[in-house]
Amino acid sequence: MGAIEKSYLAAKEQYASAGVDTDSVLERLRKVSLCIHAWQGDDVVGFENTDHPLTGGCQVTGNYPGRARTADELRKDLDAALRLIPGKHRVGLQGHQVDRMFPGVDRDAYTIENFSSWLDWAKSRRIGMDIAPAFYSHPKLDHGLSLSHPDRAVRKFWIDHGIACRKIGAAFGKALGTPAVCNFWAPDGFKDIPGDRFSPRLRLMKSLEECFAEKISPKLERDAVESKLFGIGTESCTVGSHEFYMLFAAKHNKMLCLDTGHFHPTESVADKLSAIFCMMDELLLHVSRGVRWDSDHVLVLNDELLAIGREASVYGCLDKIHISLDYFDASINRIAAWVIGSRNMQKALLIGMLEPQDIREYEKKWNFTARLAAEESAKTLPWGDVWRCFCLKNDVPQDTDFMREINAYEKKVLAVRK
Ligand code: RNT
Ligand code: ZN
Repeated sequence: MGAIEKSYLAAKEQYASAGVDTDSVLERLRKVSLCIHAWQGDDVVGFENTDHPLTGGCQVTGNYPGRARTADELRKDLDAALRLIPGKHRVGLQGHQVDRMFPGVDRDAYTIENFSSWLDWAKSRRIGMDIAPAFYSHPKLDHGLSLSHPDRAVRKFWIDHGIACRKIGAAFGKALGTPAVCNFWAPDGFKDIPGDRFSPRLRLMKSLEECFAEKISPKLERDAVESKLFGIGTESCTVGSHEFYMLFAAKHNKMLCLDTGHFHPTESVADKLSAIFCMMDELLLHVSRGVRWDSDHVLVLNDELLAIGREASVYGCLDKIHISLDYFDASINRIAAWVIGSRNMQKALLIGMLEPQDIREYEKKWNFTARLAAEESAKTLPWGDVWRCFCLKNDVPQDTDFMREINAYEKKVLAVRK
């Protein structure tokens, strides 16, 4: 028996005395399928071969060599990352990460044909695919407005893009046997203090109602709507605010998408989960790390991520949550960004799943002293030994080893992308 198994058995015993069955936790974690966000691999540029700059208030910083310039290169990079992330995951696309363009066909008329190689790739790997409309990085994002623009023709273009992405998502869902999450995030907002916040919000509401008018089976596609607090160039007002989308999602039975970078720095997204679980059956999480602002840093195992992992797993509601990563860092190797961020998300979930029962038992008895002592004591439990066993059982390198494979891939593939 190797050192990792030996340590696992000792950890298993220690957890058992705290009432935790580590074998069942390993199985629970294996079943959590994260959505790996393809847009970390191309710096959210897309593959329409236009010179559309990244707009919509998102910013990618860094110029680490090897960005994927085509869908084929991106799939190769995703394969390299998926080989190093334990478990079986899905991949999320943006609506401009097409395989191919057709003459005279713009985003308002995309079909699954624009993503056919993505479908073949996903089929061959037996993974699910999600897709989000790209309401940004296009001339029709005018004065910072898309679905809420006062010009009906501009709104109609974006409404048609949203409808097209839902249909593409349904095609993914049908072919892959797992419903595609189609997340609507519109960058609409104002840099400076607007005179009218109300009309754009009414227009956004009506545009979204048009996007969602066609009923699509939830077996094929699930709609989500993502709120935001501000973006670069929309510092003074975001049309699709948290209040707007919470009410829209509740009224129209859509999934709310909480992006952990889209709230005030002192707000806890972790705390929102159980409130939403009370009244909604599904939720999309975009897990990111803001540093001073919505800066989309790679996930690290910090208190915020630990809290999200705990709140997501401790009430038995994990099946209600779609967990997608959502960050883009071009200052480091992009495969490493996926692998490090995904593994940290999994570690946060694992630590939540391994939490001893006594914490909540003490709370039921109003013994907050013992609860605090138990919460702090749990931090010393050997979760790392369980994690290392999880990597071993799922045939991926240990944390200390995966960079070797990434460095080899960088040398062989990324470094020659000139
Ligand atoms: C933007 C939102 C949105 C984007 C993707 C690229 O702040 O987080 O989810 O990250 O559409
Ligand atoms: Zn997001």
